[in-house]
Amino acid sequence: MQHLGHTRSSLKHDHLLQTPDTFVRTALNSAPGVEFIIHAAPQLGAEFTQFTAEFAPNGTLAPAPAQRFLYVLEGELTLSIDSHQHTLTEGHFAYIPEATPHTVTAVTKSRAAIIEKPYELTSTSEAPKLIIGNQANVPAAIAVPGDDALRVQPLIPDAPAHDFAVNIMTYDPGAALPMVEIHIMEHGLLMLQGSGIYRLGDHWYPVQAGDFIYMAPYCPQWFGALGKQAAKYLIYKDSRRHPLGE
Ligand code: UGY
Ligand code: MN
Repeated sequence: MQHLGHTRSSLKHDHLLQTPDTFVRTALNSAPGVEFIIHAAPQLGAEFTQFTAEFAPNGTLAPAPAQRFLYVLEGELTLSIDSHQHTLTEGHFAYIPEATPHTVTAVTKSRAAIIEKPYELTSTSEAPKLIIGNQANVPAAIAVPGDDALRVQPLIPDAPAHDFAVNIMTYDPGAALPMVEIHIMEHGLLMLQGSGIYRLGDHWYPVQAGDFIYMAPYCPQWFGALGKQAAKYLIYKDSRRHPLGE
């Protein structure tokens, strides 16, 4: 509920913090039974799109115009691909290479985080393959040597075929990024659990589960987890491509 025009949401030249009180849903003609919150898109300056798709039972996603990554937040979806049907429930994810015919249909009322990006082919990259997984089965690596309070689960392998990464980062209460990062890569970030303080540019924001953040290239960034529960976020990052193209 908004109070007298106040919100934690903030749009600055190098970042967007979008909190659920400011989400506006939109339908797309090609996706009956699905509503979208479009968090990041070229209109914002991003080179990818990220949205939350909210499915009514039997709601169906439009075909992807690009590579598609999907992470189930809630409910049950059926991914049909190559005459196989995959049941995806909370924590399951799929990476679908560009130009791969498939359908995604909701069995029950569901929500999913969806990231789409045009594929950047290089002469040294092999074609990426379909990936289907469950975040519960992805081993967590220690993100910073000597600090097991900050862990990272790579949902897409770091391999030349891929031009983006999606990771889940988990911070025990009190854990923090060891440095302020400033890098060319963009981020789309969805807070899955917990809370903390995000530094974006020269601003420090309280953030919590449900919030979305877009970080433009070179946006100074830092996070520290607060509260009694571990903080967890799903984070997109472009990777492995020369800034000038090949
Ligand atoms: O991979 C990353 O760049 C990550 N450490 N950034 C972040 O969490 N803001
Ligand atoms: Mn980063």
